[in-house]
Amino acid sequence: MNFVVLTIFPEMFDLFWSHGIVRRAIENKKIFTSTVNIRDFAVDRHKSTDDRPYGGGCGMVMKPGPLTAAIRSAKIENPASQTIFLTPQGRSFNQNIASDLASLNNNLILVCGRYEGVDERVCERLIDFEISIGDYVLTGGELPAMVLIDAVTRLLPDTLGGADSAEKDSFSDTLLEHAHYTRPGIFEEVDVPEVLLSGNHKAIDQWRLESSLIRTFLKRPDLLEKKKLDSVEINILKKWCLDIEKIIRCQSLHGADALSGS
Ligand code: 21W
Repeated sequence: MNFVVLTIFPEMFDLFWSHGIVRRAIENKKIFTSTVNIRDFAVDRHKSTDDRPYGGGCGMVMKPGPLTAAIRSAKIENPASQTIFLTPQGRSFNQNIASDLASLNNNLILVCGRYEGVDERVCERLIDFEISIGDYVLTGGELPAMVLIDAVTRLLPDTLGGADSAEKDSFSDTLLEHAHYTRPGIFEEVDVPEVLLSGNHKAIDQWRLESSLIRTFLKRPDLLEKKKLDSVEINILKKWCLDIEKIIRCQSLHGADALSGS
């Protein structure tokens, strides 16, 4: 997989390329990365990449000339590439898109906008996909490009090192992960759940499934509504409901409110 990033702030990527899974993927030639400074394609003596909007209004617009030249040059150097524009107006990025891009396994040209937007004549002709990373306002496409590269890279074969291979299923029908613990066994007076120390793998799997289901129910009920649960999973949730009912009943029999008669 080859990521070519077009930006006016290429230095923003220096730290990103040099840490963690992304760094190792580059070292192991699982991904190839480069940045292109759009400013290098500016022709005027101030090397300007933005200008005032036709029709007036505040903010600046990215000039079509330098950006078009940068994209064309990247396309010539990387034939058979897809060009993705990171923009608040794009399709909202998610795990399914990440996994589609990972299986493309070819050249991705990522165009990062700045200012209030990009001249429309660039988007119309040179862009294959528009992607947003969610409904909040940033100051440019650089962080979104890093988000996309990060999510795609960890899905490529042999990029996660010791960890087993990335889950290939979509995020929308998985449960949240179970709780994790590591040494020490007691931390600030809190014990690790006993079952995890038991060595009983069947019991541990059962506990982890329970943990996943309950955490998903508490933190992301929207995921649980979409997911098809099997009968084992339904029974765990039912049992948990009964346990909670029991606690509530006890509370109303013996709790402070019951005693004070209110
Ligand atoms: C933000 C450019 C807003 C243009 C007030 C109301 C790329 C991004 C970006 C940016 C506007 C992504 C306006 C999630 C993002 C990005 C910079 C439009 C007009 N002003 N994903 N409307 N969020 N953002 N402003 O911001 O380039 S992907």
